[in-house]
Amino acid sequence: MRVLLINSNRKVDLLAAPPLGICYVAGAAEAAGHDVKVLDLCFAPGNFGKTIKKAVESFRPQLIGISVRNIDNVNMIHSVCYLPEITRIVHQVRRCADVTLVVGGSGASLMPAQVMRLLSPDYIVVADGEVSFVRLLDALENGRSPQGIPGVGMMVDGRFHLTKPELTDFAAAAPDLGRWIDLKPYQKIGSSYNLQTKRGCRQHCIYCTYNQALEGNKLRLRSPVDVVDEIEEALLKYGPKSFEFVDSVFNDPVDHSVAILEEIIRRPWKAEFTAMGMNPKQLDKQFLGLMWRAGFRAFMITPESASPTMIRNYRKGFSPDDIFSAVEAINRTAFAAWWFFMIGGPGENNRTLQESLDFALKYLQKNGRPVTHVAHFFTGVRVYPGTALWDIAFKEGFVRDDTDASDTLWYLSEDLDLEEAVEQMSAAAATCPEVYLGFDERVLMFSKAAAMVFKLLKLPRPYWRYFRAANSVGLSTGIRFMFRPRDIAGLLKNSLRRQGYAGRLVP
Ligand code: B12
Repeated sequence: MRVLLINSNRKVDLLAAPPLGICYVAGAAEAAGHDVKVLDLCFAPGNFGKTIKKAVESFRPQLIGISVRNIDNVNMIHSVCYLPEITRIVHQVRRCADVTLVVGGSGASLMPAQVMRLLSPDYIVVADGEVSFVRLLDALENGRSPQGIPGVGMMVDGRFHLTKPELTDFAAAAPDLGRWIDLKPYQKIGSSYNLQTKRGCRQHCIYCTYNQALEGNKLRLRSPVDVVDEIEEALLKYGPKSFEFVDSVFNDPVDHSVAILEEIIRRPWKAEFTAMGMNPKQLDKQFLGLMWRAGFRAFMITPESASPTMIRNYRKGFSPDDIFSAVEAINRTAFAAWWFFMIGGPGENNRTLQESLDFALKYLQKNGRPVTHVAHFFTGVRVYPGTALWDIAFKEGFVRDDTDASDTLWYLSEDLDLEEAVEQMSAAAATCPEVYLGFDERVLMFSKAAAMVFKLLKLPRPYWRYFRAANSVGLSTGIRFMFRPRDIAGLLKNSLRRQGYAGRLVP
């Protein structure tokens, strides 16, 4: 079958994400004997209709698959929803091709029934795509009903029917990104060659979707040699400036990540690495040393809070001591570390917020050290169906039985005085250039220009490490808060009002 796979993610900034998932699926479908092409709309011109039409006319696909990665930008102050643009892409596709349409990807997996209703594809694939999509193609090609294939959803007698996905192993072959998409624009804007060392997450954070709808809670590990072979092959073929591990948590289980780092060190070449989602647990001098020797110069770390109460309430699975020992070890290195704090979960109050801010002020300021930190404070916790937080949000009136899960829904602790919280965060940002607040995300619109300058100056990646320097300049010139909305507490309240909440925060 001729299969065209379309990446609908058009979020272009210095965090631009090459469509790894679709490349995995493309590889699996090709290995099963199909003729496959990938159309990446990420850097396509605004009027993507022509690009789609051209691809359809030249390839004449018999089936089209569209990936839905992001629903929204998970930012309560500066909220952007991507579904309207994805809907336009689907309409455009329908207009120029009368073929079977399949939708997959993390966004589709998070809320399959709602995405089915909104985009009306013929089928939806939930969680891992490689096996389900190939089985779906096989069924369609041979005239069998796809009903009952694990991970495949469809309308049956007017009702949405989904067969539970089976997340048993990680059998996919290395996806070879450069075989399917043009990596150059991603490289240019500062993004990395992304890869996975495992699937599944065994943490139980109350707000998170990784351990269920997306990857399941059973770890499915790739062999360290296979992972490093993939890096070696990509390095030789495409020479990316850096690689990014996109596992939910790179250093869990720690033995597996140690084996990968040691395997990288054993190889004769040098490459640069970063990872999102480092767990503070076991992030000690020895592990950081291994990371450095392997070529890591930066990583993201996601404690979400430095308050003992909130670490417990979020069920983060590590202790406050783990964060303190991690930061002390990191502060003796020259890494760039981007810390994420999620303000407003169950039990958050202005005192617990101050504990996280104090952590940033005390431990994450440069103070002449070679280490560079960014301390990113988000306000509001995104609520997804199926999480423990959904149940809490339901009890407290943030979501209801008739709430549409495809809306951008939030939880905010009723113990938080929002005006005071905004004051507290602004005060920290006014003295500490490391502190980066939700509204600062707006500066990402300058990513293209900034990336050109960084490239010209041959500055090391990832480019987010310069957030601190930019904030320092902003503070000394008085333009630091130029992009700050006037009434942040009001924006937060409006967002809650929109989702139908009427309680202590919105009287
Ligand atoms: C790593 C990661 C990042 C990294 C990406 C680094 C990089 N270079 O790629 C960083 C930190 C930069 C990042 C940023 C963002 N991220 Co992010 N990120 C992830 C994470 C943890 C893994 C994504 C990944 O690469 N997975 C590996 C691939 C192989 O899996 P996959 O894409 O899901 O593909 C599989 C299936 O979905 C399916 N499939 C995929 N496409 C298709 C298509 C078809 C046709 C079929 C049949 C199947 C199929 O098959 C694939 C293989 O099995 C996910 C959570 C998670 N655990 O999935 C969040 C996640 C995708 N991110 C999310 C978000 C919101 C964002 C940001 C918008 C946040 C922000 N405000 O900046 C940005 C957007 C960046 C961008 N340009 O798109 C959300 C999206 C949900 C939502 N609410 O919209 C997620 C799900 C996390 C969450 N909150 O639950 N992210």
